[in-house]
Amino acid sequence: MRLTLIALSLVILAGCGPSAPAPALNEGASAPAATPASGPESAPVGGPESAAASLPGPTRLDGQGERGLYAFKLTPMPAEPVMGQIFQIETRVTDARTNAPILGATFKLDATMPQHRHGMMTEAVHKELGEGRYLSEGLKLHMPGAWEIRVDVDAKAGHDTIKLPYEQRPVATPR
Ligand SMILES: [Cu+2]
Repeated sequence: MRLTLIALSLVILAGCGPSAPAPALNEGASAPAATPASGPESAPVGGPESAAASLPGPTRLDGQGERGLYAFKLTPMPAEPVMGQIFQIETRVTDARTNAPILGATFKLDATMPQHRHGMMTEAVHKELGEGRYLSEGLKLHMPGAWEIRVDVDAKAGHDTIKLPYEQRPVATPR
C-alpha cells in the first residue's frame, strides 16, 4: 500500500515537462489576448490576520554545515528571485564556533531540483568579496517548485556543506 503510494507520488513528481508553464513571450507581442479564463476568484478575502497567516514567509537560507564546521547565511539578490530570471546570492561563511569569517575558501554554490533530478541551465560563477562573503552570479531557477541550494566550502578547517530547501514560485500570469 504505502509503496504503491510512494511510487505514485514519485511518478507524479518526476513529471518535469507537463508542469512547466509555457515560457513568457515578448510582452510586446500583439497576442490577441488569449482567453482570459475567468480567474479563480474563489479565494475569499479573509480578515487581515488570516491573509497574513496564509502568506509564505521569507525563506530562511542559513544554518550550519553538515559537519558543523561553518555557518552559512545566504542572501539572494533580489530578495525574491523571479522564476527564469538571473539572480545572485551572497553567502557569508563563518566559523561555526568562533564566528570568525572564513577567508580564502574554495567556494561552490549550486541549485538542483532533487525530485526532478536536474540542475540549473546556467553555470554559476563565484568570487570572494572578503570578510567571509562570497558572491555567486548567473543563477537561474527555470522551473517553479522545490529546489535545493547546496553550498560547498573548502577551507583550513576542512570541507563542509549545507543543503537548503528553496521553493521557487511560478511567474504570476499576466492579466
Ligand atoms: Cu524541474
